[in-house]
Amino acid sequence: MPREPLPISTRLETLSVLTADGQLDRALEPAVPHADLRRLYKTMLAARRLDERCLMLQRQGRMGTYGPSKGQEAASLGVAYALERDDWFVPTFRELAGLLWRGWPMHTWMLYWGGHEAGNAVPPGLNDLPICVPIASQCQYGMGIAWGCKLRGGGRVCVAFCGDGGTSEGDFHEALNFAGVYNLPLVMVVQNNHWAISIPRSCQTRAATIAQKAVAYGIDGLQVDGNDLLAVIAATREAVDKARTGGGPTLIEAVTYRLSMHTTADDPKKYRTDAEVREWEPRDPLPRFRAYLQKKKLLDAKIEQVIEEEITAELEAAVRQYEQQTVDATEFLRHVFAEPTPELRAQLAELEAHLAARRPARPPAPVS
Ligand SMILES: Cc1ncc(C[n+]2csc(CCOP(=O)(O)OP(=O)(O)O)c2C)c(N)n1
Ligand SMILES: [Mg+2]
Repeated sequence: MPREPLPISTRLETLSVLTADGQLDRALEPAVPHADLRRLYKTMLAARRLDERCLMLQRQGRMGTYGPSKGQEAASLGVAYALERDDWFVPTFRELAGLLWRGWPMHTWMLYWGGHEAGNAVPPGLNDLPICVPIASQCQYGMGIAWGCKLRGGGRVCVAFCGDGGTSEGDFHEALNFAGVYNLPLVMVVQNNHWAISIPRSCQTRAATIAQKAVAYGIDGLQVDGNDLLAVIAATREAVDKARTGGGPTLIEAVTYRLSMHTTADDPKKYRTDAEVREWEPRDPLPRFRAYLQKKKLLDAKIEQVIEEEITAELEAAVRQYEQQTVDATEFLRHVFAEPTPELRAQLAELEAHLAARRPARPPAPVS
């Protein structure tokens, strides 16, 4: 028998709309109202400023270990913008800009990284899941939610995020396989930031792209310039519209770069070169989108100053609110199960006894 090419019909494409210096491919430009473009810029800038502030707070000992989102703002923001409010948004821990767009207050993000349980509380009215650190576990949550959306009807779609490192986890494959088999309204967005802590993307998979993994699940795969907000919006709209109308799941690979460290517990100089970072800096999504808006005459120095001032004021208020949060060192044990297990109850009692022993029995005498 002659050898024949396999009948694979999966569509695989790569998409970018803006060049690094903000030049536009007009034919691909998604329709976005001018007021939204300005709001998107403000949100992207707010995410950058909040990220910078969290890093400072951590360095000053005022916040726990922090995982920066710097350089990845466009990937989650474009996705969030392309969703309806009632759609589901299932993040990992680098979707700061998307969460701000969805309506998460700045101080909730701070509370999360400050180790407060209140940072896990999804703001009322949002179909979002809390920030998720166990790698790729959120793929399964997203798939389950997408299944629920399908069973309930009503046209809701679920977007779940994952990192390039997360694609090596079984959860990622199980979620996409199930979503493909049951034709679920799931959009899986992989933020390929080229690193999983110190493991480069080239060691994560032998596949040339992450998008092509879609072939194995019989679903569409789309690679998009994840530092190009317009491309992310266009790609997500396409995938979300398809999911909403019964067309099934899509795997989107958003190609981006982690410009900062993995977390504040990490020193990337030990495993990647400065030259690599410098190579990516011109593709930073923030100045790219800013250049696009300037060319469209939607941003000038005065507007930018107003935006910066508004963000600074919001940040100051958020830091105050964050630092006013009462500290309860036992709360992490109270939120594991609705009904704590005997082991948890014993651990809680031990911790409470330990804290009580460290507390001064009575207030210290005033110094005369
Ligand atoms: C199940 C699990 N294994 C290991 C870790 C430790 N860990 C935290 S982040 C990370 C790398 C994740 O890389 P990637 O998925 O590319 O996401 P990125 O950090 O680049 O956003 C690892 C291994 C974890 N949080 N969860
Ligand atoms: Mg990564």
